[in-house]
Amino acid sequence: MNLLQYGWNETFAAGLSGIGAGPEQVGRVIADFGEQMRIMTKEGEIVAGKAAKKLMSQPLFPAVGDWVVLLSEAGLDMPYVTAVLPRRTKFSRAAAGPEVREQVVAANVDTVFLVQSLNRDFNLRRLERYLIIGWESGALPVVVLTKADCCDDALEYIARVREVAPGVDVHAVSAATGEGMEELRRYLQPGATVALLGSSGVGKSTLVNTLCGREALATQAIRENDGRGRHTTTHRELVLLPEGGLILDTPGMRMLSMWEAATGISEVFGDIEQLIDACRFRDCGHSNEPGCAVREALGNGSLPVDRWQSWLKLQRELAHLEAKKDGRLRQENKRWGKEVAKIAKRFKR
Ligand SMILES: Nc1nc2c(ncn2[C@@H]2O[C@H](COP(=O)(O)OP(=O)(O)O)[C@@H](O)[C@H]2O)c(=O)[nH]1
Ligand SMILES: [Mg+2]
Ligand SMILES: [Zn+2]
Repeated sequence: MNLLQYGWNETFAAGLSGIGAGPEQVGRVIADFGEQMRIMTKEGEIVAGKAAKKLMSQPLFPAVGDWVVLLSEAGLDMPYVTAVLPRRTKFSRAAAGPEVREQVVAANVDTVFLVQSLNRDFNLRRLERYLIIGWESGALPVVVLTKADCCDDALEYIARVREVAPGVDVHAVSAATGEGMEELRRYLQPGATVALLGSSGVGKSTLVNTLCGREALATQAIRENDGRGRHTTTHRELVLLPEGGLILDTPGMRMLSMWEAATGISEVFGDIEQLIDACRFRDCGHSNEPGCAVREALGNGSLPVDRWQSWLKLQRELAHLEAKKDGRLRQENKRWGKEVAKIAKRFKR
């Protein structure tokens, strides 16, 4: 397999020589099954393990889309991932479980389609979150409104999206009629990776299949009467399109929550940040302080109330997340403190 088709480029090659590994050892993760992953290499597709503790000093957390270095050796039951090359972009969430740590669910994505359907799923508040996550990842966000055939005022929806996402491309498409599909292909140049972010049922898998011209992914109606075994053997999360371009539809993207958001929030809520800067008092609480620019904008309607409430809710969530991260830091410090005490005791004797 020519890895240039899979997005290999000079930046990744530099990362590879940076760790002293050869091009014969490199591959891109195309699906994640927990303990094992499918990886596309020059020799074709292989199954590899995530590095076992015994091979590594640090645990590794490769994600779909990552470029990884593989180690295959006599005595190992399969090749193992021994390094993850520096990521160009990444989608993160807080890992499940008691430990507060970042989990990357997709990496090296160039463009992210923020997908909502034009029937029941359309929700601007959710779209604001998708935009934050999109900008934060480093990929370029593009809004894709699906099932245009189920809606006769798509233009009105597009206009509403433009209000919360100025400067972001918006497309209304239908897999049923083919409307708008060609416009999406321009994000899928050879070697470019597009990821899909959107709720279950909005038509992501159908979109991939339509762009592919074949059943690359199981769609919901089909999955019900699909044998589980067959599904796992054909499973791909990163799919190469016939005309080039890669499209990534990983279940992890549906469960994204915010992990870090400072950059993303500034992109999406720059208007509110500007208003806050314009308040007379630095520590304005935006309730009844004199010279509050937020109150004024709410009063004259230039800032919609639900947009302000959306921002407030995000701030509360982020404060909660930061507090959790702080707790983790304190715990790590405590553990470290104990280590230091142990060493100090040894020296006292
Ligand atoms: N009418 C219409 N239905 C669609 C379209 N795209 C997808 N669907 C239907 O929406 C359902 C969910 O699609 P699926 O691709 O599995 O959604 P996913 O969960 O986001 O991957 C399926 O029954 C599809 O047939 C579309 O453009 N128009
Ligand atoms: Mg799907
Ligand atoms: Zn104020």
